[in-house]
Amino acid sequence: MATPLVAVEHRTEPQDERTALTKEAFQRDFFNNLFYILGKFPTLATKNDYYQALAFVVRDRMLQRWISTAAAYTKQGSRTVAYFSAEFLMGPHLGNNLVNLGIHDEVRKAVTELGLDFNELLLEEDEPGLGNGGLGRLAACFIESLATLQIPSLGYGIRYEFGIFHQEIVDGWQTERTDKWLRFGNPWEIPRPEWAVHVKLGGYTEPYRDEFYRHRVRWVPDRLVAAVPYDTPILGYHTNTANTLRLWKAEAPESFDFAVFNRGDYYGAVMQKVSSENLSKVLYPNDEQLQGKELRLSQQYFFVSASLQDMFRILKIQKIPVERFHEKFAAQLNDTHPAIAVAELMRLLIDENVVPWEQAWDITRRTFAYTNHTLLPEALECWPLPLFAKLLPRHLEIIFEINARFLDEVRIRFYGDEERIARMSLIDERGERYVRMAHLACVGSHAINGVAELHSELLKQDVLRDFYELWPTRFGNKTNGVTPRRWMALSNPRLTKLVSSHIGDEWITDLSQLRRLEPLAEDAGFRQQWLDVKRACKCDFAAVALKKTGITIDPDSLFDVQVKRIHEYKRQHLNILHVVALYHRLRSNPNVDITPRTFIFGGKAAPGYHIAKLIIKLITSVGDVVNRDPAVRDRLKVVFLPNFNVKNGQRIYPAADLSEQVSTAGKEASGTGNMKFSMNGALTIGTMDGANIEIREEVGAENFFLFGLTTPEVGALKASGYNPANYLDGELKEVVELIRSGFFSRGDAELFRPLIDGLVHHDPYLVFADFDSYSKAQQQVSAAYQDRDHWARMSILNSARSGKFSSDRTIREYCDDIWKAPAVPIRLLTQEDVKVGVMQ
Ligand code: F58
Repeated sequence: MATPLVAVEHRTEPQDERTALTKEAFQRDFFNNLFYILGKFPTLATKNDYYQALAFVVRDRMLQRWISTAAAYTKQGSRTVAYFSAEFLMGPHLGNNLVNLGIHDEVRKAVTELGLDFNELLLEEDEPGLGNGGLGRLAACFIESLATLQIPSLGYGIRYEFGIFHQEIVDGWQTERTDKWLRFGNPWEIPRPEWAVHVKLGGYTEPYRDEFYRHRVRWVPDRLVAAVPYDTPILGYHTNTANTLRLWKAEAPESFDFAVFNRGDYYGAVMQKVSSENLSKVLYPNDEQLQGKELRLSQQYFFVSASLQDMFRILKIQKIPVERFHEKFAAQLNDTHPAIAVAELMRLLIDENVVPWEQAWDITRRTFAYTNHTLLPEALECWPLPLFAKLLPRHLEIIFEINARFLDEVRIRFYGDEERIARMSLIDERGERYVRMAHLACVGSHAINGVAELHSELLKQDVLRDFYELWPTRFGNKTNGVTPRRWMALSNPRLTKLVSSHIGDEWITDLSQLRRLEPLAEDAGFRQQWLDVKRACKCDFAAVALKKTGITIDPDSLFDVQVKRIHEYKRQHLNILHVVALYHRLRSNPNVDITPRTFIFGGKAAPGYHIAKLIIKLITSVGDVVNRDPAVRDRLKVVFLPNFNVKNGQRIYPAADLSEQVSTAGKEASGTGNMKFSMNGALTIGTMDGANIEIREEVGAENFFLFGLTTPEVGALKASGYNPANYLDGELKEVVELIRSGFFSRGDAELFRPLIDGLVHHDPYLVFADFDSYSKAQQQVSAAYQDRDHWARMSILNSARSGKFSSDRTIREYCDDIWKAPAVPIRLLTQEDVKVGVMQ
């Protein structure tokens, strides 16, 4: 018998031929899969075939865990977290599953021995980009941590056929291509058509008396859509737990609508099928114009209704009465996108399970908790009432009733305060009428949280102040975190090895242990190893940058990185103005001593967000000039890396020296990229915003480059009548004039006018007001980077003190304070167990 390659504790499970963890077994199964699943042999096999053959090797090894987990939860009727999110930005599965199974290195060896390039196979995976940015990625980190912490949980969302668009840069401009991630099939998912449910839409409601003469309401929809679940196993790190991500695909209820077909309207019938399938067709990019989009509200309702119906199905299997829904499930609303769940659960309880209103309301409130992710008022979801009434007539009635009862409570608490009633109402009646989804989420939840200390405070003082005054104890903070499995162990194997060789590997599941690196910051040998790792990661990234952009960058220059969605509040334009300032200094005095820097940008702009797209064009245009100007002598480089996504992120964070977190104070709810950078040893230049504040608190003010106005200062400046033109002097003026003159646009003085005029005349995010302070902080960065030894110390301390920002910590807090969901360890079942029916 072949011996297992490594003996890891969590692998004491019984093994059969499809789960054996030996190199020989991996190789044998790899070819079996190529023949029997993909129907190929090596001469004809593509790289993608090989990737899939490998993916199925790994999937086989996950299924035993998945089945054992499902069996244990079913048998024990475990309390379950249901994470409702319109986005799950998972990133590639293969590498992560290998790491979490503990077979990454062995499989790499097995594949390499077969003469294949392991890294190339990993890159073959089309990542499921089912999210826009931070919010979707947070959901992905959370479900991974839930599995690692062995908490029973289900992620519920939408299986978009087209995820976030693929960004290309053509002539310096962003262009969008559709993301066909399912083109070659998806080995990680299993469809479960047997658990499909119907979702109703449109139509009207009518009252009736049932057979017991009870007053009931019937919803007669004008459309039915079938929701088919596609399940993906989510493995915990070195545990037996494999939870489920359940994403819904929309289909026509039957392949043809026979009623229409019989009338001879064959095309009509087919069109109806097409229109049903539209519901899960495409992820909306975070555009400002989402508000009126009927399809978007339909998507939200579609996945929420399917998920809640699924939860009722689970209750039934486990023989738990519907009155105990909230004991079985803790449901988290990831922003307001799933907030319609409040009305839908009420409908399912009242209309379909005949639970009395008061009891149904009690169950609903005890079930839901709501996380807010934004302070931007324009991003708070509101749906026009007529649209809502047309699509969800029954829900609107329920919302009116919830509102009437809620406002009665407010009236009694705040006697005579009619303005407050208008402000708090679930319906905005100041002009055209809207349903306020954030209010629905607050009223229907027992817990409400922000995603960083400052954000949670601002929610209480500002955005949700009235609700805080009514229910102060419902409010809390849960500072975001990211999973160290993907963002360190998988993406930075060199650093992982170095760290583990000094402090062991428990830090991977207990990130606070990174603190044990602190004394090593004083060890010259360790500092050198640390710098060597960073340099190797920078070389790797330089190769990627060359391949993707044709630009050669120097791994010994300071890698200054800003990667995130492009948005004015995130202020990529502040960064590029500083680049222009440096360039201007160099041109004005060619012998000036500057620290060589490579500015790396990445991020997508919403397709309809013109100013964001113009910011990209400005970055690429400045790059075009700076990168080829001989006077610069390669001391400055500007790279815009196209199509920033999870896969690219995994290569960028390990290579960064400096992390740009420069949002206007009070605008970025938390940020999570800031955490990924710091863990990987980058220093931050940042404002007092979101989680930056907590990062600075942890790593120490001396290891962080702070600049800019604070939130109260921003407020005061705006209140006093901010005039950006007052800041337009000195270097900033010269920078603005240079751009305005057409220097970066081949003499076209019009191209950047909307951006520059917007800054000079309005500057809503205070770019000009913060420019000077930013520029000074950047000078400190340059000086600090010259002292390599000191920089290494600061870099080590950033990583050593990043323990707080593990999503394991965040999830523990949610579990303790909100979900009250204990861990359920899983014993692995053998196939024999399954046969003899241990599962019953
Ligand atoms: C982000 N929100 C916050 N929204 O901006 C960021 O500060 C925070 O760290 C992160 O959530 C996680 O809490 C965010 O990513 C979206 O992408 C929405 C998607 C749907 C349309 C509206 C924007």
